[in-house]
Amino acid sequence: MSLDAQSSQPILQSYVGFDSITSQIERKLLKRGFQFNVMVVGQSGLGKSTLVNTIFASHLIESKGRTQADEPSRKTVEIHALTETIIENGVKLRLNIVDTPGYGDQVNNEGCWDTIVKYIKDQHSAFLRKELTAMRDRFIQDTRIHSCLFFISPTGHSLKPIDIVVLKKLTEVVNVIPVIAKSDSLTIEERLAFKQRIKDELIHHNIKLYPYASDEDDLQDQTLNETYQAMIPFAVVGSEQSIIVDGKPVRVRQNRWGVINVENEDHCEFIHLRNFLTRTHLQDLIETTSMIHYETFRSKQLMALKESGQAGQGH
Ligand SMILES: Nc1nc2c(ncn2[C@@H]2O[C@H](COP(=O)(O)OP(=O)(O)O)[C@@H](O)[C@H]2O)c(=O)[nH]1
Ligand SMILES: [Mg+2]
Repeated sequence: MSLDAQSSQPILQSYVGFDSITSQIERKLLKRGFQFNVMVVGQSGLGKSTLVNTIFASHLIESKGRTQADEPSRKTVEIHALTETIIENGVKLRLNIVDTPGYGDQVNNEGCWDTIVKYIKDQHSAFLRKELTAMRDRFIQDTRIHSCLFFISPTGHSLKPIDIVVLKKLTEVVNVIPVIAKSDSLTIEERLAFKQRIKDELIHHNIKLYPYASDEDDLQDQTLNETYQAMIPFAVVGSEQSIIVDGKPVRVRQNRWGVINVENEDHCEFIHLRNFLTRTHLQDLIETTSMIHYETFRSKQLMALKESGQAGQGH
C-alpha cells in the first residue's frame, strides 16, 4: 500500500522509529531519577532501623534500641524522615525513610496510630495542594509514602489487638507490607504456624494487603503476586554485621550457637522482601500509591470541596 501513486516505495511499511520511545523515556527518567518513600512502623527494639540498613546496605538510620540509659522513654510517636540518594549502574534513587519510633510502647496505646495515619494523609494533602495551584511545578516533589513496613513482634502466638486496629487503619491509606521481625527467635515450625495464624487473622478481620489484583496483570504478574501473597508476612532477620565468605561480604547474625546468613533463603525471607521492594515491585508500589491511595484521598477531598461550594452558593 502506498500513499504516493508515483512511488514504488511502500511508505507505511518503512521504519518510522517510534519504537525508540522506550529508550527516550528511559533517558529522561534516568536523568530525573526516582523517588521512593518507605515508612517503618513497629514497637521499639524490633529491628526496624537495622532492617532498613540491611535492605539498602548503608547506615541510613543510626540503629539504637530504647535500652540506652541516656534516652528518655518516648511518650508519643515521633516521626523522623531521612533522605539518602543511592546510585546503582547510573540509576539514581532518592530514598526517603520515615521512622516512627514510639509506636505501641505505652501501656495505653489508644490513638497512637493517629500521628502515623495523619502523616500519610498530610503528604497526600500537600501533593494535592501543589497539583491544584495555578502555576504548578512541572515535577512535584513526591513525599507520599509508597510502602509501609509493619513490624510484627515474633511472639509465636498471634497478632496483638492493637496490631489489628493499626493494620486496618494503615491498609486504607498506604501499601502495607507486614514482616515478622527478628524471626531468628522462632524455629522453622513456629514461624510457619505463626505465619498461618497471622494470615487467618488478616482474613478474619478483612484486612486486604498489597499487592492488589489489577486488570492490567498478565499471567506472569499474577503468578509472581500469588507467590508473594503466600509468603507475606516475610519472616526477616536484619544485621549490620558482615563476614567475608568466598571473598564477598555477607550479612550475618552471629551468636553462641552459630551463624545466620541473612541473605540465605534457607535461613530467613529477607532476600525475598528485598527483591519484592527493590527488584520486582518498586515501580508498582509507587504507581499503586498514586493510582489507588492518593486517588481515593483526592476524590474524597474534591467531593467535599464541591459539596461545601454548593452549600455556600445556596445561601
Ligand atoms: N535477634 C535479632 N536481633 C535483631 C534483629 N534485628 C535487629 N536486632 C537487634 O535488636 C536491637 C534493636 O534494633 P533496632 O534496629 O535499633 O530496633 P528499632 O528500635 O526497631 O529501630 C539491636 O540490638 C539489634 O542488633 C534480628 O533480626 N534478630
Ligand atoms: Mg530505630
